[in-house]
Amino acid sequence: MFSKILIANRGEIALRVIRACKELGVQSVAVHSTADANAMHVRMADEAICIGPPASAASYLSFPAIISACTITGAEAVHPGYGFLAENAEFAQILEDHGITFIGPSAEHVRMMGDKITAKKTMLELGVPCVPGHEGGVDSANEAAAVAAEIGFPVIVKATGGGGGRGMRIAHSPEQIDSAYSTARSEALAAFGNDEVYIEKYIERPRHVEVQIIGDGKGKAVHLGERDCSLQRRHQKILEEAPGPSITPEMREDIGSRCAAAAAGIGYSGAGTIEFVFSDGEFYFIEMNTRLQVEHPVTEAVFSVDIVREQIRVAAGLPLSFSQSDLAIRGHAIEVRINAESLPDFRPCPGRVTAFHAPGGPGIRMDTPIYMGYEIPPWYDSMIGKVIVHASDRNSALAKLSQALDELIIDGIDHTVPLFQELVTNPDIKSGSYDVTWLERWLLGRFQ
Ligand code: MV4
Repeated sequence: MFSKILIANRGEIALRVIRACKELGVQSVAVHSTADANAMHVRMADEAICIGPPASAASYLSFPAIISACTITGAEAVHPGYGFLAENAEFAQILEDHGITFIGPSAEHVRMMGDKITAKKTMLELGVPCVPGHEGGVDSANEAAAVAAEIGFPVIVKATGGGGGRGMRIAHSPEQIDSAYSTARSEALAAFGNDEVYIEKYIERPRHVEVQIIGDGKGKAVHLGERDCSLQRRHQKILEEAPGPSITPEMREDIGSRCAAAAAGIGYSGAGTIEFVFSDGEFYFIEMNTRLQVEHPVTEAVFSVDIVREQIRVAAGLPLSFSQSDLAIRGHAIEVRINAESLPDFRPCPGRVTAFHAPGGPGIRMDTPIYMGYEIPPWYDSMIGKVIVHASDRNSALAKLSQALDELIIDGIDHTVPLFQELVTNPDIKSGSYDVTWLERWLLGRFQ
């Protein structure tokens, strides 16, 4: 096991990793920008080091600042959390080259899944179901029209360097394909410096279902079922749950074992998420995230597994602490993301927290870096915490969530708690019948 890990992140996820380090008897190093001198991760870690000014590009995203911090503190490994450098193949490669362990998959696997065409080809070969389409890039408007006609409308044009909803265009008819193709291409070039695009069938009104896997890097991998993350606004998830309300044990076993076999097949190391659009009982692979995800706690709750601990163990060359047959789902878990934002437009609302009280009791977890008097800086993501509830079944979990939200006090700033208090009473949420378009349609009706 490592003796010291540097956490290249901030906020609740830095705290999550520090906690796992403490339980494993590993020293933790926090890094922070000047704007985060009073942040909770700085206090909670064994050591802290300032890595630059507020702007992320000069601090949390700076390779030299982070590598210097490793050298100065003697950290042997870096946990990237999510966001920032978590899926940066160059960063993983540079750490490898410096003899520092990146707590995550190999640079090769980060790069492979970052290229969406390669990711899809790889998954298809390994037996993971993909969206029907065309395996490979499309190089001209003529080819785009031919490929779209063969697939059948509607189709979606996606950037191979994209992901998370960026660089996509839908064409509903032959008249729309030229403009979808050229817009996707120029947007992709501007956003990712890579204008390669591919085309697949557009699955309308799907659910977003993702499978958690963990590989040991030596050809063994397990799956930890699925999460349904269909409640989204502009590709930002706001509520996630496990298990998925529409997934049967048979579906879980089939898709889960395919995902675990694929991860094992490439010798994947660490935690990963294989994302699907799900419609009419079928899973279609869209992308793989090679990192720990914000919503990992719902999986931890229902499987009684510490995913961060496993990430660290595997990165240190230790085996997974369980095998597939040890794993079983118990109950239902729901997470909501608390953002410092004002409704109805979700405008970021940084500022001072004048009062704070976290909910508690059995089956309630709140991961947050905020405290009374904390000043939320304007420089970073607006997520300020997550409430995760776990109960014997979905209805009880929703009831517990309602109770937890009633107990939660965050004064001084606007946040998304009132939205969730309304959502937990909504019939579609209660019945679990919502797709990825539901929230934006509901918001339109709710706020005109
Ligand atoms: C799709 C799709 C329908 N058909 N691909 C959006 C984010 C990126 N991960 C992929 N996305 C989608 N890909 C095909 N072939 C619909 C979406 C999509 C979506 C997916 C997951 C969660 C929310 C979404 C919202 C709109 C569109």
